[in-house]
Amino acid sequence: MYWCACALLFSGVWSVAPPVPDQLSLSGTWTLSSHDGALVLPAEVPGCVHSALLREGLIQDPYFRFNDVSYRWIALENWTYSTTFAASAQLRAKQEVELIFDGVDTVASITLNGNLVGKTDNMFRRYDFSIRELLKEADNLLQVQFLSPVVYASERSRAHQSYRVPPECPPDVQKGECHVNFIRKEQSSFSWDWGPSFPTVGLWRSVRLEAFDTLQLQQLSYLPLYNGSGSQWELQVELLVDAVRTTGVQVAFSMSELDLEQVFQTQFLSGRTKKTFTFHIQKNSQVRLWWPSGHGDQPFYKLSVRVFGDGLLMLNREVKVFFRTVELIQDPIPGSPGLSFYFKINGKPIFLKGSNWIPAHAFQDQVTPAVLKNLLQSAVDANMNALRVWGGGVYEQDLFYDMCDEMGIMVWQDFMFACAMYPTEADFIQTVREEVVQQVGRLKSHPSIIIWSGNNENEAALATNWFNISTPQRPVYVKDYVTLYVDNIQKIVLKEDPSRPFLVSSPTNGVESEREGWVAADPYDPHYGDVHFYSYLSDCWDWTTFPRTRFASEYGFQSWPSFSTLQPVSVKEDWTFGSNFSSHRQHHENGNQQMLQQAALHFHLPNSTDPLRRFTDTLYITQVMQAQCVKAQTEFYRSSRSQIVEGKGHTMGALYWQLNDIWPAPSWSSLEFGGKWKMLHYFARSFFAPLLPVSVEDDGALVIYVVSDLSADLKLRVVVTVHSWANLDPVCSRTSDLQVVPGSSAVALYKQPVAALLAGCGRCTRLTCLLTFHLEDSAGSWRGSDNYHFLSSPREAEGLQRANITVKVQQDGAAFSVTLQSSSVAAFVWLDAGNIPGRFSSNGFLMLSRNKTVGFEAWRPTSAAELSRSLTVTTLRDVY
Ligand code: BMA
Repeated sequence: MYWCACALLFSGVWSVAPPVPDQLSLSGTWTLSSHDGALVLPAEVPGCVHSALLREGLIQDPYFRFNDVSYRWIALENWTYSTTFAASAQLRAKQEVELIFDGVDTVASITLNGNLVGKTDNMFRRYDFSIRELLKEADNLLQVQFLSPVVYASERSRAHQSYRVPPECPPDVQKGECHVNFIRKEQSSFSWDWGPSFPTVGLWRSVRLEAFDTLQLQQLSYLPLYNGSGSQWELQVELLVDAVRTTGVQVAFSMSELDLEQVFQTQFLSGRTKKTFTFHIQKNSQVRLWWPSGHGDQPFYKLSVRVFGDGLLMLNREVKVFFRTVELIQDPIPGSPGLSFYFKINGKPIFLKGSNWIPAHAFQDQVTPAVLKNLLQSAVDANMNALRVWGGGVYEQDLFYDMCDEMGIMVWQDFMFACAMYPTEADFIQTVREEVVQQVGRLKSHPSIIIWSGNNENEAALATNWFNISTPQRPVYVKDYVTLYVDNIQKIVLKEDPSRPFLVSSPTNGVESEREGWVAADPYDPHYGDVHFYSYLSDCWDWTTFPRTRFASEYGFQSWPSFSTLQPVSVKEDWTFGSNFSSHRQHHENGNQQMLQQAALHFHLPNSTDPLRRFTDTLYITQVMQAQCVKAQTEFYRSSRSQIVEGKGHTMGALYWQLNDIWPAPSWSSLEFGGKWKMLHYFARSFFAPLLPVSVEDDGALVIYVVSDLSADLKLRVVVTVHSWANLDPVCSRTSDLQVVPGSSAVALYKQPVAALLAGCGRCTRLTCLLTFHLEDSAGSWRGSDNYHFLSSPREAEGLQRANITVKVQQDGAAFSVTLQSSSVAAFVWLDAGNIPGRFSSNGFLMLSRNKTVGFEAWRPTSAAELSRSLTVTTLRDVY
């Protein structure tokens, strides 16, 4: 391969042919039939059997009441998708015709006109088959015969005689299917502790024919690489091409904004080849970098790639190219045993703020662009800059990563293995290898992805023996673990993508786990790597119960979604916390009990005599509890960013579990199924604010930290205001000295024993008063988010009245404003627009003034009158 400055390429002497190969989309309506032909119905592709049955009215909404169990039969059945199509003479005249499936879910035999063209066993792979010889002019019959994924998984597990590969089945409370680890399919589709068992079957991505005479482009990807010593950007562009015969070509690259114009003379050998082209970017100083949200913009450059051969323009593509670097720093920290664990983007250490992403629907065909946009926008609007695509779901669709690129969301990308041991038979490893090659190739050009991670919790499962593996048996499992994630997945990833860090698991001790043979004695060690931490019954307001980890990649508490989300999937008899429905939806053992126990530590539990009221109040109190718990834990992590306490700290990430929901049910999410913000999500916007004061009590002293993700140093003071629960007029306030808050740090700005603070302020006690605090600059302007501190549990608050709150709704153009007037102090004021989807500008707040105006953005047309009718206001004092 050499490059030439072939000016003639651009001079127009080449005749221009269609730049894309002939394509025939086979997506659309197919015919679906059950194995004995008793059910025959139309089915959309992309889609799945459940969605097809629903659309035809053959089943009810699968999310309704107990339908997950009633419709278990669907996944036990063998289904066939078929379609017929005509293949034009022009298409058949091409040298090569490929039948391409972007996603087959999961185990199937594919026949064309009665001839077997191939078999599939992995929903995460693209499959393509050469089928030219099998085509006829008309009535080509394409059939995809699926085996039940549940039966297949169980047969594979039975065939694995030598030793068990646990877990055999999910816990009973999940009402799920067994042996999901034996099938390369969304692991949570056989049920999870927040999700139903809907093992889907179908063609979940597009299907098409591509016909070509010489070349076909399979994949175009690029990696920007920064050569630190030479201070130079390099761009590696990779073309994966199918060639009918060995073909000499010229490949022309152009990125005019960076003065890049280069032409390479090369040849593609017959068959599939990958060619990498490397460019040195000359204008280093002017390369505009991609930054995570809150740290800068997300600029890109347009790169055009054209391939000429045989006197024709054979390929013509344009892609967006983003430049950024990422490093995962695991270095010794003075005064602390262990190693740091943080990300540097473009050389700048960045605190990751965000949560964990799970599949947005059990049926992927129902995850529309609008659904994705709404969820991701909600993440960014809550000041998140990172999401972890968790390893029990799916590698998300391209649009997901495009949106993350554009919004500046950093993605921690797991490979799809979760909470289990996995088999290592040759065919299993082989299909995983292909999956990894393809997914890394598909996704590696996205700047949003900052790390690959091999699996979810499988190192921890082995280390802390979740599955009761006996000591003599353990080496077999460790060996399998290393075979899959290290010898195969890691090796492939490092080869295909030298631009990003790879972690074998999450949680892990990172390089320390590697030193210990890839399975550390304690993968939860706070001195190393990332930590997952859950403790439902210890008091979540007590920060001493949290591990001061380097990086918190999972932690959380459950809550129930609101009534408007549950109502469409339930009936009246379900609307009590003790109903069969309420237990049925709870997939986490004792989850409903745990929520109430945690809530009762600080709040009175609802006791209305009206059953419906009591139910909705209970939903509310679980959301209050969850919001406060995750707030406390997240603020603790953010305030630990610059400290080492007893050898622990320098926390540089807080990703709570979990962002979104797969169905309407109780879970750890902050967004309900449908996108409605729970109280936690409103809280997240504050506790992830770039500039935030955070309080803790340490040995009777109130300490206020200022957490800053801003680059610039600021001079700030803290203003603490003491309020009485009994009166809207503040009691007194105290102000700290002005102090420098360095950018990207957390520093304590205020410290005072609570007793001394209260002694100098009216007749306040811990029970009668509470504190709010905010930041001011030297000019006296408010800076950053404000915050509050309870001096006792609100359940003991003395003087808290049942507030009389009146509400006025007004329309201002497309937006609405809601003005509240209150007679007294109110806590956790919750506005609910009922069945009108949308979100408020603020919610779940403390009402410490007589008036407050809040905006409402409706997601469908409505009126002030309708919103007024639908709107309810609940406060803490209303539920008991
Ligand atoms: C972690 C996650 C998920 C799970 C969550 C809540 O273990 O990785 O598997 O849903 O906790 O239990």
